[in-house]
Amino acid sequence: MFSTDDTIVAIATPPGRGGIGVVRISGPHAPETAARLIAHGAGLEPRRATLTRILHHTASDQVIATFFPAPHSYTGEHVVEVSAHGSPVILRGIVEAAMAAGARLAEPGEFTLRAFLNGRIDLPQAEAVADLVDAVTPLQARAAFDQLEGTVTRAVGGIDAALFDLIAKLEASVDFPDEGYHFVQPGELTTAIDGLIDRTSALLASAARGRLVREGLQIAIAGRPNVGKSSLFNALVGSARAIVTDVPGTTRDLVSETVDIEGLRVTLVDTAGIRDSDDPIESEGVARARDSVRVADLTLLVVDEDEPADLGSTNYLLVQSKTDLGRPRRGVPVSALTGQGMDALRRAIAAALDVDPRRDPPAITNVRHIALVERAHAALMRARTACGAPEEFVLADLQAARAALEEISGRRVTDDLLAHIFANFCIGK
Ligand SMILES: Nc1nc2c(ncn2[C@@H]2O[C@H](COP(=O)(O)OP(=O)(O)O)[C@@H](O)[C@H]2O)c(=O)[nH]1
Ligand SMILES: [Mg+2]
Repeated sequence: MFSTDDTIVAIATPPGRGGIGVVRISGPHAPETAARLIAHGAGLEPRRATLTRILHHTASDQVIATFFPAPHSYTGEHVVEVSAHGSPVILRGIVEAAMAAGARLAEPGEFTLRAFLNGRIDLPQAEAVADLVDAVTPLQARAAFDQLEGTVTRAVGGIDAALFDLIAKLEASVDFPDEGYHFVQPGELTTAIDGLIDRTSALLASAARGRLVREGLQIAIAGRPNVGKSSLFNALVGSARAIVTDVPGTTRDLVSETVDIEGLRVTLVDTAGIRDSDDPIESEGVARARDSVRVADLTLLVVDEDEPADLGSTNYLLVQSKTDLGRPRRGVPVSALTGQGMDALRRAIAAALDVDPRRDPPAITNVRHIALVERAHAALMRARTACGAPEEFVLADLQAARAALEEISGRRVTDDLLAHIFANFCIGK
């Protein structure tokens, strides 16, 4: 389904204007393609930035061209990168010139797909490229960068190698039945499987936190009218995004904003004050408030002087507002007016979610990886139960565990899955 025979081209920098913009050409004919659009094209020295000019009528610019010969390039193929002034007109012109010279416009993620197909990186590393580019907080970027360095594959690969060893011994026992459990003693088998289960458990233990780091989460701000929800929202966002008044029932629709709280990518949702109302618009606002509390990963339940609103949920952090007015101190005390208590609130949020940003980033964060480790873990548990039964049963479960782990690295992967993963990339990546 995927071909690496042709030469592809795309703008690698984001849309819009900037100091520089980069066009990337990759494939067997990248040097010849470059030769037809830039002076020096045929004589580009490997890995040396060369100041040259575009020759083609579709673009006029002075550019820096760099030739990365295969296999030591991003894609593992011949790559020529052309850095021009960051004008969409010029960059499009260079792409058109490359296409006139025989290159094809790259599909989203195709450069990284080729890096994977050519064995430069494995699938989790390719996925980490997308995560790194999409990162909103430094913690997200760090987790993605670790994975780009190969941490997922090392963690999973170690388990896979031990599993391979065990399967080989068991298969030998099955092939030479007269010798019984000669290659693996029954006690040794259960110990080995227990060891593997410990390792998948350890990976899964940090997975929930990993998923929150990668995907970000939603926090709703809820409570009775006028307790200071919108003020708190604005203080966390750092701008007067939501309307604040002393008229109860001001906020009706949901107002949301994405912020970095202790390294977490948080979508904060300010909601209407919860109370019974005859006003159909306000009632709709209250219904929406309840909806967002239901789907949120955590709710900040704001209280002023009265009893907390009944959320119908226990997954909340109680926040005492307006402490500058000498309010009683319940939950986490803050004043949106003076900013007092705001840092402590951010830390309390991270603690309530069990995501301490000072800890190392979790090893696995991607739901695809998490689901496959879960599948391997379940198969190992079945294998553990099957110990004592004929080896064939244990073997089948161990092989199922191994298949799941190999799907993570991409060693066993279908074209459909690859297409799905790379479809989420931008063009030029
Ligand atoms: N003194 C003081 N007033 C506050 C504070 N937070 C909110 N208020 C006031 O409380 C009223 C209601 O605030 P608002 O944020 O609109 O509450 P909401 O209805 O819960 O969204 C406004 O008059 C705010 O100025 C605070 O920390 N200190
Ligand atoms: Mg409000």
